[in-house]
Amino acid sequence: MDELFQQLREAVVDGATSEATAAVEQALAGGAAPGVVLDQLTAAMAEVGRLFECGDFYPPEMLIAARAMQACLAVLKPHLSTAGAQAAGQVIIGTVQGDLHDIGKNLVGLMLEGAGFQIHDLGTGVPPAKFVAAIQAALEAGGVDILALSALLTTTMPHMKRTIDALAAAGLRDQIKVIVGGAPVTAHFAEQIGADGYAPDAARAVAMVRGLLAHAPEAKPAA
Ligand code: B1M
Repeated sequence: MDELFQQLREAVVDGATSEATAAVEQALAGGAAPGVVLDQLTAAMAEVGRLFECGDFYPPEMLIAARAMQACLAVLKPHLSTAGAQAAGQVIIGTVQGDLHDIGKNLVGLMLEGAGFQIHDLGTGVPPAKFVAAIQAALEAGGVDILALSALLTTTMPHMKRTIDALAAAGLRDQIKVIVGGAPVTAHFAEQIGADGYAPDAARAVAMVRGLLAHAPEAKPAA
């Protein structure tokens, strides 16, 4: 299996999509746990980042590797989901303004979906006003529990605070819990900007959301 995992990581780094997805399928068929396969994919993207940092890769190579990663995630998705999970709550998710990175955000959405949450994915480069409008509409339509914000660039992290501030300005801040994450984001930063939670990875995002909803005040019974 080690050799297959190495082939998988190399195929993702090289952006060889069909080789990468074939390796994922082979690993799953050979009994590898989906979480272990996911770790290999994440390690491959970390290597892509390292190659970019040392000047061996440029954005086009990163993009091609990202496409291979997304294709592998699509193969993995049914294996990460909990079939028949009860609706556990509603989540609006998006990558903040100015930021096009979506693999981590998609992974968080996918794991939450697998845990039974209903996901409304607003995509990438989402301005604060678009998050606010989506939350307003969701509240009017029956409710939403969590806003999940992702950022991968230090330059776009401030848009997380801008989004939280925009929610407050619209009078919606106390109606939704906000969690933040992404490689440059820290628990300290989350606290500083007034988020309700921070998770370093997708699995812990699920745990964080479950914890926040378990501690949310009960809805007041109708008078
Ligand atoms: Co970009 N990029 N990129 N890039 N890219 C990084 C992020 C970078 C660290 C690379 C590097 O220098 N080593 C660097 C950022 C430096 C910084 O700000 N600190 C960088 C840069 C500089 C850039 C450009 C500026 C490059 C340029 O054009 N000169 C440019 C910016 C474009 C823009 O957004 N405006 C750019 C572009 C791109 C591509 C478009 C080519 C491509 C993205 C394609 C796509 O996403 N569809 C890309 C890629 C692929 C990367 C790297 C290599 C991989 C990111 C990734 O997908 N990782 C990345 C290097 C790296 O991360 N080491 C890099 C795998 C993914 C599973 O991990 O997204 O971290 P991640 O998600 C994790 C956790 O962070 C967490 O859970 C996931 C794991 O379970 N998480 C959350 C994420 N969101 C969460 C939300 C939560 C909770 C947890 O709650 C809501």
